Amino acid sequence: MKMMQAVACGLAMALAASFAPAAEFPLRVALLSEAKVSSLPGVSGLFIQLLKDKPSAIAGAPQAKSDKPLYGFIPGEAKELRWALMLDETGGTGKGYDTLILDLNHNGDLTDDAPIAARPLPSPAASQPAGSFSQRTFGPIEAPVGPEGKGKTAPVFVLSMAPSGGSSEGYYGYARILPGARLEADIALGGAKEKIALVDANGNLRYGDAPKRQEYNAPTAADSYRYYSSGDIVLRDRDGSGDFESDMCDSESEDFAPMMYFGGKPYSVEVADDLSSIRLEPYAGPMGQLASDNFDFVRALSLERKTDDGAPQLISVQPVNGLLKVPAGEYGLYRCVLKADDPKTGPVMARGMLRTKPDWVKVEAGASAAFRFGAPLELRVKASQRGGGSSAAGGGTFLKALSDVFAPSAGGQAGSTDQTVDINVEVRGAGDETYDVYLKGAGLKDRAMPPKFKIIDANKKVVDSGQLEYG
Ligand SMILES: [Ca+2]
Ligand SMILES: [Ca+2]
Ligand SMILES: [Ca+2]
Repeated sequence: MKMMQAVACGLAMALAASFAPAAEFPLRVALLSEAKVSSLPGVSGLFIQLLKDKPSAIAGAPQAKSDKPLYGFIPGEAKELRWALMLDETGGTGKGYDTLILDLNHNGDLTDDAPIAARPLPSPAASQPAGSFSQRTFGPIEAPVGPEGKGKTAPVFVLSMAPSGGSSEGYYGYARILPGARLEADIALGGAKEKIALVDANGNLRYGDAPKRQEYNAPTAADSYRYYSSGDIVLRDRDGSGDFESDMCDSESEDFAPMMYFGGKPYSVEVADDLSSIRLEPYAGPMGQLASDNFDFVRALSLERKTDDGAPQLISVQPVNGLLKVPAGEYGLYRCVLKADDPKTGPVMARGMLRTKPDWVKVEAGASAAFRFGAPLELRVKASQRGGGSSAAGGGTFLKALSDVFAPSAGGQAGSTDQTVDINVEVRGAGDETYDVYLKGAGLKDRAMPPKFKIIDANKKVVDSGQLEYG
């Protein structure tokens, strides 16, 4: 009987897979200006430290015009391209680093690469004080991508921050590799249509790096934290406007992950080595679901998911009609963007982030598990007196919390006029996430006003009032 069930289950999965085959979508290169790239959320680029001595890993370099050419080298990890470069001063020593030689064919030799001139400066350069640094931009440069740098090219910018002249006291600045394009695709899956774009946010010429989990472990869990960084991003036209709007909540951007959601369903993602296409395959493993009243308000939601080897991975999920379908496994909250339409004030949007390690929620195959995040929100007020004591209050209303802090029984010194009181308010969600950005109004362009406060003494007299510097 057990065996027959297993056979039947396997057959059902095979059928499901055959009804929803993998789909491949062409990627097109859309050029971006350096200013546009720098404004995208999460775009760090690749930083290469500049050195005065040529690293031995650089096989050869051309004769420089400057007495002080600068070099940069990054060995590159598996499947990543190594980088080698040289900066030269064509006007002679101390005249400014205006020429880049980039190892575009990735052979570790700079003698076979054409020199690239810096873009003209917007205005004539003023004379620079000794020891100062100036920035130059090179590109967009067509750089080879894919394994061993063969095949297709993609544009990159190189930004240099190098000494303008004189002594630099052992520090020679850096070069920064930034993508010069995004790769766009029109995805149509399971009735859902969406324009997306891949961005090589970490500047390594690969499109499709998942961010890495970084941990800090303190003696107490409350002081420990984790975050994800140094990956690529995906822009998503979630509202179907045809463009990727940038707002302070980053509501149309997500971290790249090997699993992406379309139409509320997970797909495994593969970007072709030559960047010609993106392949999406429906997840075929056992599914369960997460349940929360707040799923109706989700604009963007990123969760940590434990992979088969137990290492957490960041994925951006998509609830539909208040339900979130997920592969069976363990999940924790990372980041959420919530949007509500208030008939009185118009739309409001807020971004929350869980900095501490999550309480893992286990989803069994075919089962549902409650997921805590979002409302009810709690205001946590912490007040500290310089030179005096400090106390914290949680729960209740904002004013109640404040009056608790300043009640004489709390051991404070309310009423004494020579004390400075620092007040901190944190907005915490049901999953212990902290909200840091609030937007409202048409187009969600306005930041919400900072909250007002009043300090009331034991005789209900207002001691002080004002507005918190907030957000
Ligand atoms: Ca070369
Ligand atoms: Ca990348
Ligand atoms: Ca949009």
